Amino acid sequence: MKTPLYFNHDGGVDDLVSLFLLLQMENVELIGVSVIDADCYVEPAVSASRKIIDRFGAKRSGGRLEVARSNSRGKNPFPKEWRMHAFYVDALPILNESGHVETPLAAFPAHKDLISKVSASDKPVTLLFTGPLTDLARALDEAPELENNIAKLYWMGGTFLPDGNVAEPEHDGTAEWNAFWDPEAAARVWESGIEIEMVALESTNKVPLTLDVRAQWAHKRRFEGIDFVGQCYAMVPPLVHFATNSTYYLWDVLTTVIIGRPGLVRSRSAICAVIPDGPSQGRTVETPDGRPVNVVEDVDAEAFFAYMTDLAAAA
Ligand code: AGV
Ligand code: CA
Repeated sequence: MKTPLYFNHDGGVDDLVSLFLLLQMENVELIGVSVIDADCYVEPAVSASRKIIDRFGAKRSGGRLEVARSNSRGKNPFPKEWRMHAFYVDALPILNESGHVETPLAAFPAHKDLISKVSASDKPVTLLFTGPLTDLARALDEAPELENNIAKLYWMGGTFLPDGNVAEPEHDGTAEWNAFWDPEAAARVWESGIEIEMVALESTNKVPLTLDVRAQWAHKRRFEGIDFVGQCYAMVPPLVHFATNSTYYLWDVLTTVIIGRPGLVRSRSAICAVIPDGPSQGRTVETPDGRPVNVVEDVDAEAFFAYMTDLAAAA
């Protein structure tokens, strides 16, 4: 039995690799994809998504897949250097060999596409969000009954660690970026009754991009899918001597593959809330006034890298 899944991402290298991997997962039926203008420029990110589906989505069944573009705007913009990555992926020769794009652009903006695809599903839909939660918050505002047809939300975001990954003036550094980009949207989703699987920095900090994993992909580049992953991760800085603000982790890829392999991670329940404004905006905090979420806080890193590399090899 396949799980119907809707994927909203924000066009980073690991968002786009996540799309590629989702298309290889046998227990997933992807029913929709949308892209938000957060950690990317949305035009190349939509284009790269359509090309990835063209090139690597042949195994996917269940009707025609489209890509919707978001018109949502956030509160705290991502650094431009990070947003540029979508242009590089979109330009990769392996995605441009055919010279044309078949996967269509959806008729509606992302939040409306989400409403229409989730409402049309005869089974409750699993949501995967690897960027800010803005489109989901807007969808819930427009169609609160949507909640009844959502099985669960997997979200890359948040942390209870003292150090988040936001290093911006006017912020105290406690937030994770996807929560910080639109803290009010995260708080809105927290108000819903949707079951949340929060893939926090606690676990993603354990899966940095390293020279070792790059070398393993290089060694197996005869597999087209692994070559694609290697090319994508050539665009972003690995962890070498110590972590910096730009060090890359496999944040979204971890969030994606646990849908197929929950045994790779350990999680616990936490009662928590999202701080919507002020110097800690976007911070997730444990408080008795909050609501329960499942926090993914540990991962078998070696098994994770082996599994995602195997998935890529089978493309
Ligand atoms: O906070 C992690 C989220 C993930 O969804 N993104 C990147 C992943 O797609 C924002 C981000 C934090 N640090 C970054 C990020 C960095 N050093 N480079 C690019 N994006
Ligand atoms: Ca992302």
